[in-house]
Amino acid sequence: MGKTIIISNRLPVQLQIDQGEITAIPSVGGLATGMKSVHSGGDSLWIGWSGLTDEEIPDELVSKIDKALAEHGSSQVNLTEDEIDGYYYGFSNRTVWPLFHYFMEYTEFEQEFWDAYKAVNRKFADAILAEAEDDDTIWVHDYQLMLVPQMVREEKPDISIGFFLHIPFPSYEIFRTIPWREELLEGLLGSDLIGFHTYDYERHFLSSVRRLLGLEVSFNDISLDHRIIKVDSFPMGIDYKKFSEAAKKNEESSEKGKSELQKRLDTHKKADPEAKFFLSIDRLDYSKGIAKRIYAFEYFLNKYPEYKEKVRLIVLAVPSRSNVPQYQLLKREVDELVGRINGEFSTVSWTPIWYFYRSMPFENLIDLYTSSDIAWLTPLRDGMNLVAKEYIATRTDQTGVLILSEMAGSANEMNESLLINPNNFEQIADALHTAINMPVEEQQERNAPMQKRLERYNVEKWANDFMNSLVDQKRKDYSHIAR
Ligand code: ADQ
Repeated sequence: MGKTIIISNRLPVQLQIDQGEITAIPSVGGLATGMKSVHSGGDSLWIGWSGLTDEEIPDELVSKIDKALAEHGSSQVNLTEDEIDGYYYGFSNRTVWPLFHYFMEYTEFEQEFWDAYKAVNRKFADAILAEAEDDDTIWVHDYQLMLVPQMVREEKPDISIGFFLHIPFPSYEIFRTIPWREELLEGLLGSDLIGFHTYDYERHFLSSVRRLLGLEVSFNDISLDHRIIKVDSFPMGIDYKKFSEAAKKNEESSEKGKSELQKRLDTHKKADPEAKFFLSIDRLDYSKGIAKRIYAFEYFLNKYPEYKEKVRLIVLAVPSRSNVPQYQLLKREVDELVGRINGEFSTVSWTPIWYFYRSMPFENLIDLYTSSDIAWLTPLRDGMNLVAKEYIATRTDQTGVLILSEMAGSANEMNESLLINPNNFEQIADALHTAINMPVEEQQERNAPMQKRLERYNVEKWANDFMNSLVDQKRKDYSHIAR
């Protein structure tokens, strides 16, 4: 067997340029961690964009960057500012992202974006083709690169290609509205294996393939030319051990290293052991339902006024895609909403919403998970949602309550949490009330099976299951299918 080539929009490293010297720092994100077993530094290569446009990289640094990346088994696809604008901020994040998350009103169908998407997908495919041998295995990640499998297949008909979509695949009725819908499906069908987080996304995809391309689909196999393409679900997990061990370690550590937010939280808890903290953590993205969650919090305070001065909502929002107008509008909406509600409800000793617009170091994130009584995650649509899984993994004494939107892919595996419809404020207010009053034994009864599941179906297993399925698919004998 040859080498493995992984392709994603962003490389799993951050480049830092300091006085003409380059450092490549490995990312700690879920995907990078999960792929460790696949991308072990040995016979594998990761191809992607470095995060810096051509305009930001001085000519004399190009070879230094290539060298720094090579040390991490990575190779970059160079992209100009215009390409990033059209392909990433344009088609990926103003067409595909809103549409696949059912935000039709935010979806823009622009020929220019589509042209840039095709051209950049071609660049990624060329970068793969420059490195690939016939016996290599290629794993393409996510919605920015849906045309790549077919582009590679055309040049290398027998190579093994897998594709995994990290976001939802929408129902046929939504997907059919895209002007370039057939091209997108055909792009994906260059793969041997197409993976989704859930069975529902898989079904939606198969339905689009059947109805738009008229292809024969039997169970989860699609026949195309002389090939069979397998479609399957692989719910992504987390690095369970990393989160649970970090939580144990943090319990023993001292004040040093704690964030200001954490110190403030600890002080409040000491002063009032009955006080309850609700935690919400997401990228600042309209799909995550942040604004609606804040409205629901207001609804809750009005429905259950006895909790005023007793509960606090921590909203931790990570800056994201701030070049896209919808994200700027959302930022303004959340800023104003938090201001209005805090203005209306605050007392001298109580601020109901603690809002932070920033990313947080891993250790501080763990502190927050372990000291929040309730994690409250209400995406309107979410491919999976790993925060829900991370929260449960850090609850070493199995206490804590997870309130989770049924629109998150992870809801399928977290049945013991309090599942809510993010649009139903009445139900949410009651779930918060239930969560506040839930006996410790019940919290533990609910969390124990979820922890077991998360420990077993961790991110390494996810990556291995996908790779094994891809290898199996390639091994199958399709000689009975006429060429
Ligand atoms: P995301 O939309 O980014 O991922 P999610 O799965 O929740 O959503 O992952 C977010 C990650 O960022 C988590 O690992 C979390 O710990 C981290 N994070 C969040 N807030 C942070 C903060 N303030 N500081 C530091 N880190 C923070 C996309 C899809 C998801 C899918 C994943 C993986 O949209 O549905 O689960 O890919 O496939």
